[in-house]
Amino acid sequence: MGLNLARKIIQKHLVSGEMVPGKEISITIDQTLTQDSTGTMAYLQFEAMGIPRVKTKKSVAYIDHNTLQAGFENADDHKYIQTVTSKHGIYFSRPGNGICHQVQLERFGVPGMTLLGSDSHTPTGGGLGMLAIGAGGLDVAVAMGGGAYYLTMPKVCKVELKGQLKPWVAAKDVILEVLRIMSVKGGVGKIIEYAGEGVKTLTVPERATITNMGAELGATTSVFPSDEVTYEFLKAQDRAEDWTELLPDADAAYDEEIIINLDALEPLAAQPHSPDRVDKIINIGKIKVDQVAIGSCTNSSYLDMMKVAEILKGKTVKPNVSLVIAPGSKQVLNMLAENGALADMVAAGARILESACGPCIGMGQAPATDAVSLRTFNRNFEGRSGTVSAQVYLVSPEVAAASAVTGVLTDPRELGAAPLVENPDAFLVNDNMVVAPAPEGEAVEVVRGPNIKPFPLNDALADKVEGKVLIKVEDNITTDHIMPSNAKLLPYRSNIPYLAEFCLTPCSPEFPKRAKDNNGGFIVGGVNYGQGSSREHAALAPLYLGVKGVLAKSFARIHKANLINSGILPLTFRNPRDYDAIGEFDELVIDDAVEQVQSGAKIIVKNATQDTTYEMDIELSPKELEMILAGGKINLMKRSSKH
Ligand code: MIC
Ligand code: SF4
Repeated sequence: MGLNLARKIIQKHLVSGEMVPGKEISITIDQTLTQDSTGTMAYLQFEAMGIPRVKTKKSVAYIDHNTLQAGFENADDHKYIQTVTSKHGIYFSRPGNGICHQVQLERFGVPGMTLLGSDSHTPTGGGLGMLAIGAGGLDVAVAMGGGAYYLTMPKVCKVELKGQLKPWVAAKDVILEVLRIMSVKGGVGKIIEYAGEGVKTLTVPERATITNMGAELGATTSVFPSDEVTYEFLKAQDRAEDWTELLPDADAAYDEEIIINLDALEPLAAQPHSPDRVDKIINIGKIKVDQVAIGSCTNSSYLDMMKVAEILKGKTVKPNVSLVIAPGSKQVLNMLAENGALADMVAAGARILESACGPCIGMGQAPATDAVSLRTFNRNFEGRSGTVSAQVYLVSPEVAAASAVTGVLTDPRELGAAPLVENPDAFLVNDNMVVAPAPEGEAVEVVRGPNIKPFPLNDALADKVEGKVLIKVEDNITTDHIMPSNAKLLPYRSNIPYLAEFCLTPCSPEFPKRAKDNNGGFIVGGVNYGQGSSREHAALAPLYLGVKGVLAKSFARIHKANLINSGILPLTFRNPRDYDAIGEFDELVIDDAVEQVQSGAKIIVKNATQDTTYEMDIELSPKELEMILAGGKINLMKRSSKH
């Protein structure tokens, strides 16, 4: 049996381990990316490692999340990132240049390379045939220093695409269909590899929409082949030399397989409050819409924006709708400005935002109370928009624009002929907003504003771990619940003591106080605990508050890695009934914790309040075990550098 594409790329980069699903492997990382909201922490950690210059082929730092400068904090962070990256050999993409994933796709991604990014949507690069993985900032810092990236070898799931999309049906509908089939936890432990004759009918930005939102499946990453379509895209980006053909072997084996008939797809939407609550637009019906937001790393390419402009041309956005549009990059915005499409958008009444994440991460444009908001984004978790009562639907740009002009959720097929838009032969290439690092050896002063506070470090694992259950939460708790992000909180990503005051407050406003009053303790969670973002703040804030372990039914991949990096025990219930029995404020004790964790067998957790015991599992690779024993990755690194 031949190799699939994912395995081919892994094999080329393999440092240790065997490609057996479930086993630990490590791979070399060619490129890294950071964005500002996770980047400050990643660079503080990189500095703590004491490595003078990055060792990757290319590392880029983007400013795209915290661009609303309501106080000095964000601008200070931008300065810190600009100076620290210049000093250590990292390219700096200035605010205004665009969303990290969109710009990386346009300007830096290379088929067949590995990319590690401190953002969960890094798999966008899979649209170009990269093995692009999202991780916590600390893992990215290690990769910048030349360290291998450790991960559990995923299964590879083939999604066979048959046929071709019908007019008005979009790449967004393809990934929404995959989400409908697999759910937000269906991709955990898997790489999703797209194959089949339908692949060649999709352009690179369309493929990137699909791999981007693979993050919502919980997948390790998603990948498309690199073929003539990829070549045409890179050529139009003036980067033909970066292309190589990458295909799976004709007889490639896969661990799983699903088939999607592109011809059979219809316009879809993910309903509030989860990306997998997918139904056809015609089934959901013509609900009245208050806001339409177009953009984000999922749907902000030139193609997407041109379709939107075509639909808006000569029309007026309905009075009940506020339409906001954020083109994904300076390249896209610049091209729209030059070809007149921007004028069509403005004339129709669109509110144009800068090329950044914006409303996707709650940086402005929070909807009105109970408002219905249609967004071309990738996440519609409750409260993420900045308005808890808002009803957010995830849709394609076509559905979004059509609904903006009709005022109700609209199946765009009602509008008649679909706009015919193609990628240009040549994109407008101008990298003047990417600053090259200072030459090696040149002195650069790193500027640190007063908002930058030291990050917390754990202690080595104690023999007896005890504390109260501080909170018990349900299934699918997201990192937006654990460490909310919005315009008011994002400026504090380099200030853990401040952020910790908001930890888990969407679930219980009492949590931070409870944790402090009780000297820390435990969190109890359901299935897929920690889904969503890569933000390690969702582990660092609990660490700061003294959380010693999380007992859950299962964990999302990146969050589990972040907990381990912070030395927090990720324990899973062997018996789901124990989850039902355990109560808030119960007193838990793990005796002989070091020995129990080391044994690799079940962990006995005593519930002193109920006078009972629970059998828990802790699934750790050898490397992760060392980290847990040392009290986190940084402690482990410090320890090994002393030896
Ligand atoms: C997100 O979409 O939630 C973010 C903001 O891009 C995060 C990163 C962060 O929390 O800063 C992500 O997806 O990793
Ligand atoms: Fe930015 Fe939203 Fe993409 Fe996250 S999902 S990187 S916030 S655009």
